[in-house]
Amino acid sequence: MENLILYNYFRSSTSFRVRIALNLKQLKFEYRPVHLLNNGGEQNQTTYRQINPLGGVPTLVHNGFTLAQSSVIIDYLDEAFPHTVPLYPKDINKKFLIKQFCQIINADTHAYGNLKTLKYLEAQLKISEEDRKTWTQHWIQSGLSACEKMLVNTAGLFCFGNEITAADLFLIPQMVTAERFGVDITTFPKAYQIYQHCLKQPAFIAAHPFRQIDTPAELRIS
Ligand SMILES: N[C@@H](CCC(=O)N[C@@H](CS)C(=O)NCC(=O)O)C(=O)O
Repeated sequence: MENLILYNYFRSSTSFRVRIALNLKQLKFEYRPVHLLNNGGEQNQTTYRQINPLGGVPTLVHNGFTLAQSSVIIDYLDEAFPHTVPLYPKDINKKFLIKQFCQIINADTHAYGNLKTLKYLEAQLKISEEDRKTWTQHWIQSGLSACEKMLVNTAGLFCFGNEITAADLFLIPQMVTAERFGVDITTFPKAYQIYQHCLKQPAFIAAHPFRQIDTPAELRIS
């Protein structure tokens, strides 16, 4: 019997990625909320830092084995549960193009708008709220523009053809974040079309930030 625990936060896009993966693979997991804002952020508490040294979410615990970094967790799930739906095609070139796509979002888009990055800009560098918003929008636009260029050549119903791959697990949460930061996501037509399609898929519906046990009542959707 598998035991999977996911430390995560409803609104976190990195958590959203892993929830989609778990749902796609039909793996049941225990949802342990880590509130990123309350009490200075539960991710910064000593007890949480013992399982995740950098203090972000998500963290996965599988049968006592603890792992952080959403992209690593997703690859781990893919290898640890080989009889479930795969997240990469067998073709090596396609597989690594998908990893390139995921990395654009993970390292060159998400990281710039992360909570701790924005907090640092505010507290240490005294950057105004308006300028922080401009900063975040800039990096989201830059990342999504690069994704859109790739999608022109690779997209079908999903990012890479007509099967869900890891790329969709990274794109959709980033699109939700883009909307939250006031980026007009319709300016990325391929990405937008895939986004609309994915939001109708059961694994994405169940993983959506507004349907989690820690989603505040005012944000909840059915
Ligand atoms: N590269 C990490 C990033 C993890 C991360 O920082 N997640 C955000 C939420 S999306 C977080 O926990 N932020 C808390 C903070 O910045 O203090 C991953 O992909 O898991």
